[in-house]
Amino acid sequence: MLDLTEPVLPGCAPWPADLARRYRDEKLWTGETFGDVLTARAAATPDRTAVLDTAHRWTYAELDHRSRSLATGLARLGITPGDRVLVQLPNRAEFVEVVFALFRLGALPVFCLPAHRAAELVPIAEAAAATAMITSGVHQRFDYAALAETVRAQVPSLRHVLLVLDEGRQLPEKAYDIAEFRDEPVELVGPSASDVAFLQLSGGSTGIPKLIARTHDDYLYSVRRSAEICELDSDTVYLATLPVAHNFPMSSPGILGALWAGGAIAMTPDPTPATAFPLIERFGVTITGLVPPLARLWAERAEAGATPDLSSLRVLQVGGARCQDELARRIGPALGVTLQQVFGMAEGLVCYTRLDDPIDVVVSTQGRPMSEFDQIAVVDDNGNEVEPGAQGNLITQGPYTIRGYYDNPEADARSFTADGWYRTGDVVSVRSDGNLVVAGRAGDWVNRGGEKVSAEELEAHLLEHPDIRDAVIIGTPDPVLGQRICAFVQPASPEQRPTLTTVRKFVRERGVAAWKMPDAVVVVDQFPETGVGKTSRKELRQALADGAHGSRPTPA
Ligand code: AMP
Ligand code: DBH
Repeated sequence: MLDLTEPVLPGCAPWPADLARRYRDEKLWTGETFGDVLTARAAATPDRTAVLDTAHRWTYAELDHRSRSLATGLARLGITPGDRVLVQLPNRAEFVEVVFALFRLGALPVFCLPAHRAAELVPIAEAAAATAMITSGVHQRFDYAALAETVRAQVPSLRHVLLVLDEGRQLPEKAYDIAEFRDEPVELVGPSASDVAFLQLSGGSTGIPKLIARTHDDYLYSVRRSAEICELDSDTVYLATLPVAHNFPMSSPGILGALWAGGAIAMTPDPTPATAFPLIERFGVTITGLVPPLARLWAERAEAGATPDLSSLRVLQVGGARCQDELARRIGPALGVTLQQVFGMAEGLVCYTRLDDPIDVVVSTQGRPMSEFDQIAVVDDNGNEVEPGAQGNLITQGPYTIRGYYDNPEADARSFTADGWYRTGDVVSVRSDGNLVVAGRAGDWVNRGGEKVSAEELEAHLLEHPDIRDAVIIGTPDPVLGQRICAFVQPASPEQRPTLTTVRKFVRERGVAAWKMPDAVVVVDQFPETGVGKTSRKELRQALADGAHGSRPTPA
């Protein structure tokens, strides 16, 4: 008999046999693949809309056919089950077609973000030993086909570049147009549910990229459970606003949750209100998810009035980084939606506030694990559990949390306990009602002469300042104190620029201890962002180290 706990892709740590058995016995892992789900939906509701963007509207029957047809064509090209294929596409209908074609074939999409460039893609392609890359032509004035060629030139395993092209676009010399591979479908053997379905990327990208292998079984469980919690049904229209390859818009409940529920996936190529708001009206969007900087932009735009009709939008999810209470309070009233906080990670664990939670939970917490089978613990730096309610490091294991990265023993030694729990790197506390409050990443504290200052706590104070739109606290190296506190702030209006004196006075008047006062204030109009749109603390730290912004923090 086939041992279902065996890793299908070498280099992936399996779940221990007893846990795997339990997850199957409890019907969390059902033995279904993503291809099976699409087949079932296409049979049940062939004529319902599955995917729409500004140029396409495909029914379930059409999506099913397109993905079978492309899977057949890709097989003809020589892509085989188990092959890794970099997918770097903007939010457009073909993303779903491509990913389901690969799922059907048993080839593994490696989910890259449109913001990735050669410095990220080359190590990713190498670590995955990718054989092909599927990307677009020119998008938002950037030539993705040229980027793919640059990557191919440096990665010997990467044989094929396939492009999703807009009508009338010219095909570069060495690439294929995926349109050439829409063959008459033949039945393919396909993967089994315990096989790895794809590789996701972990956020932090230094050193060898950390690739996250997820199986059909484990990921589908998280998608199903997410769809239930978010109350999706066949009337759902989920708008992929964040880059769709990211784990949040993919699965929490994301496009796959919408598909699971028999609803529709809508795509916006750009997340700003100018583009997304008219599409909400046009497609009748019911739910979408944002990172906090975008949620702020959407709330501000809605507060300014005269928007398109957003009344179809019922749920707005915010996640990916800590949503400050100040922002969380504004979102529901501004946009006429139920706010849902989502705290998740591509490695697995996802926490949600529930749609019927009291407002205090929705505004002040990042929710609780989606599954009763998620195990979480809050531990100190020696691995001992802290007192109930105290802050500490969050570790977790469960039916959809990986036990190790793909082929990366060094990262595993850092990020997993000896018995396979994932060290999230997040500092949290668990309230008596079971909801988590995320205090930040373990590295987000400033250690000022031995006094630890929480960036998140100080940022929350600064956000109450009328002249401050958004704030990020960064520790900067200091020869005497170890670190000093630098506040990056965006002004609320160009006329009122906060200064170190006014900010310190404000914080002091809020009753904050003297040792938490910022040592420097740097006013900037924009914060650097990660590929998914989170504020990048790493780049802000780097900017300070490089002496950018014309202002090294000076002693106050
Ligand atoms: P990634 O590595 O890109 O999958 O990002 C996962 C990390 O993002 C988590 O470990 C957290 O540090 C952070 N994160 C995600 N959602 C939230 C949230 N709602 N609040 C605070 N941090 C979050
Ligand atoms: O930040 C994340 O990685 C994230 C946030 C919310 C995530 O992976 C998710 C939900 O599934």
